[in-house]
Amino acid sequence: MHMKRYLIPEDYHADPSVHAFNGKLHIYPSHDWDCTDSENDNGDQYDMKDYHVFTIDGDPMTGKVTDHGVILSLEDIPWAGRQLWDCDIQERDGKYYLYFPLKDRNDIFRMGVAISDSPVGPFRCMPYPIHGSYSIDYACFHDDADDEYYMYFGGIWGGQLQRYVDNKAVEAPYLPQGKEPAILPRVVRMAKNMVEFAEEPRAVEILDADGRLLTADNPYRFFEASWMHKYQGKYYLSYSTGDTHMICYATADNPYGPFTYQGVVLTPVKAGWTTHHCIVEWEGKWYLFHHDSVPSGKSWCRSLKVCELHYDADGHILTIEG
Ligand code: FUB
Repeated sequence: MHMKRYLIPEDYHADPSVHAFNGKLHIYPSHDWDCTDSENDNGDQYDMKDYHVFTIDGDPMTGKVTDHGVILSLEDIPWAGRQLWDCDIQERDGKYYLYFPLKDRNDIFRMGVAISDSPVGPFRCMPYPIHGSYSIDYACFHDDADDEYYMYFGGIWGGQLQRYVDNKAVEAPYLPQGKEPAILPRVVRMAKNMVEFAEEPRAVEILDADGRLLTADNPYRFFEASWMHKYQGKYYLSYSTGDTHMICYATADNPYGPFTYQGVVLTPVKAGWTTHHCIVEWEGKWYLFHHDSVPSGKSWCRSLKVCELHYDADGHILTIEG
């Protein structure tokens, strides 16, 4: 049984991205609010308008959590349409780059970036979204092997990934069915300036033990919420399976893959349609940050949680009950 802690019981936050900066864990979540009384598959019920940043003093299971206030709002973003979804951040050469998905005025998700000299802001938004960006759930990973930054992204259904083939929007979006290969997350190396892609995004293959792509009817296939971490030199891609409500993971020996499916990190959370997470090391222990909707009972009013995560001797993640 894993002990879990609600981190911010006084408000609704979801989709945690957690990083250690200046000797403290910093949490960058989506900021949910009670904006509706119904939900749909397009995700209109996730109508978020700003981001806060939080820090934790010391141990994530017990340390004091401090709210540093709003770091970015819709009003700060010149191209804003609606819906600030899952964000992520990276530091490079003393600057902090906050990456966020937001619908533009044509209701198309794009990747915005806001820059600061401090992990708690103030952040200054770039005037345009990143060229060539699309879909949602951006997770930026710094690889210490080559000192490059890799952006993982994508989400199907309301996340719009099915609208793109070979990085181009298609007129007739198609969701694979049955034994067709499932839609794959994307990865792209960031340019040195951190506000452009250095290359065309590539599909990240997730294979079963026999080397075949996971199929659309596989309950463990990718849906959204990519996260990358490294453990004992291996690359661990974890992700949400969306409508089957799990967090799963796959491993590879390089950041592009192909990745081989390994197992379930988190079984379905209670009282919540979405599940979304990140995996972070802090002072020699590993933690899973995620959300559920138990306190509100509404899938669009989610609450942040944390628990310890463990590996077995072979590097397999031990499944956590939601
Ligand atoms: O928070 C809005 C969306 O819900 C996220 O982008 C998805 O990952 C899901 O958690």
